[in-house]
Amino acid sequence: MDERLIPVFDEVVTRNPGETEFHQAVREVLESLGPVVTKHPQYTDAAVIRRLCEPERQIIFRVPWTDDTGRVQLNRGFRVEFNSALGPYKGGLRFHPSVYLGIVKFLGFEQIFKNSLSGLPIGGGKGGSDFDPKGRSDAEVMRFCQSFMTELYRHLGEHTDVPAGDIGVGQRELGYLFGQYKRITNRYESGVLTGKGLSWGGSQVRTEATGYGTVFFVDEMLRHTGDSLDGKRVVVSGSGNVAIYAIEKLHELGARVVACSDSGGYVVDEDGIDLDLLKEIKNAQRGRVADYAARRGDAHYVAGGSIWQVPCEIALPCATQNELDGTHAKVLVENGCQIVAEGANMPTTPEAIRFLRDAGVRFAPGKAVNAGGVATSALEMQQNASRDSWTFEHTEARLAEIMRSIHDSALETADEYDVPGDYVAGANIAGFTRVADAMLALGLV
Ligand code: NDP
Ligand code: 2IT
Repeated sequence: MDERLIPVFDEVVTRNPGETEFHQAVREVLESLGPVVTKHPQYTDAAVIRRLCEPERQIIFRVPWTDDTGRVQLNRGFRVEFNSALGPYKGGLRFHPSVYLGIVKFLGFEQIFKNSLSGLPIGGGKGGSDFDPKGRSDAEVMRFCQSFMTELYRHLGEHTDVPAGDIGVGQRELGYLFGQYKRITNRYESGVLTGKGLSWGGSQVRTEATGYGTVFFVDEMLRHTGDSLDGKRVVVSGSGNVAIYAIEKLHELGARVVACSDSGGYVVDEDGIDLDLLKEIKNAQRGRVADYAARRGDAHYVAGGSIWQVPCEIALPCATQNELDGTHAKVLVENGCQIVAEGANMPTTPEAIRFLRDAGVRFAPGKAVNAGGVATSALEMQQNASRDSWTFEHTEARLAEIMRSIHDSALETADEYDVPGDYVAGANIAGFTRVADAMLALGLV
């Protein structure tokens, strides 16, 4: 890290004790910004980087609800409104037992640069709760979402703060959240949430967008070196929203996905994952990949263990943070992996990233690769604002164009700063510059 940025990083660690994921996300960005502060001293003079590391507002609240037996349950809710220089705070809500302030802040911080990189008018934010939807009935999830929104609604608005989904938050949860927002405010304010269902203000392609966008990005990486996805052997971790639609687009473009996973283990299917079966098990039945293996003859399931043991040419981590560490990276390299692209947020540890890059693996960071989700959220906001709805084909074409532009802007920025092919530096610098310039223009706020 550039020596001028070390005090900034130290300040972040001191002011946010124990929030290790947040420290990790900040360090990764600051490590790219040395050449930028040399070229543009105005950012340091106006303390832009220090200000970027401090959320504009952080909300923490109690979420009481009753379970199906009538017992009172208690969770904690969060919304970190990180930066609104480019537009209303925008970013998902995560419901997972591991959620605490440090996770929400790492995600919110990443979101600022991702949203900036998308070129669309959206600021950065993130929220969630330590609520675990697994094993809860629809009625319990509804009561939880209603209680969560009863507190959060006062901070939201289509021009203020616009949440969406993330881990544990899909269309079911967004429906209950939107229903409660509408009831409390007596406004059908479609643009206050994205990822909505098609009959109540949602956009075509939003469900598929993060996974599809991830694959469009990888396709651009390959195209850049005269290669294509056709015939490539791919491993995708996770089996949620991002993983499923990444697999769908990979198969459409001629690649073969031979493994996917959940927190219990992974499944290997040499014939290629049967997506209809996976969707039926995960979406319709809220089941596990172990159920997939049980119903598909030649597939085999490995409980626990690491999916990165499965040989592949392209690895797409699409589950959660720090799921691919240095040991996994070594195995991937030994098995001849050539590309690692992050469908999830910060799934690769810093040690793994270093190892992969030193070994010549092309690595692309989540804030560029998975930006298709939030970009399509911005397209949903655009449709809501004009009371319009676009076709699937049109929306998908817009997504593909945005992913191409993110890819090119990362590579062009890497060239400009003399680190050709460095997607990490390119994405961080391009994302940073747009938001930093807006912050300078808006004065000391
Ligand atoms: P889902 O809840 O739909 O799926 C998450 C998947 O990851 C599940 O298979 C889950 O397994 C697995 N997983 C979650 N936590 C863990 C864990 N601690 N250890 C092992 N496996 C885990 O979430 P999404 O697909 O929406 O999100 C996946 C990633 O993509 C996250 O990093 C998210 O932040 C990121 N992302 C999502 C976007 C979106 O639009 N949804 C946009 C951009 C990024 P299990 O069911 O067993 O928990
Ligand atoms: O991490 C992410 O970009 C998301 N979970 C999607 C955010 C959004 O507002 O669509």
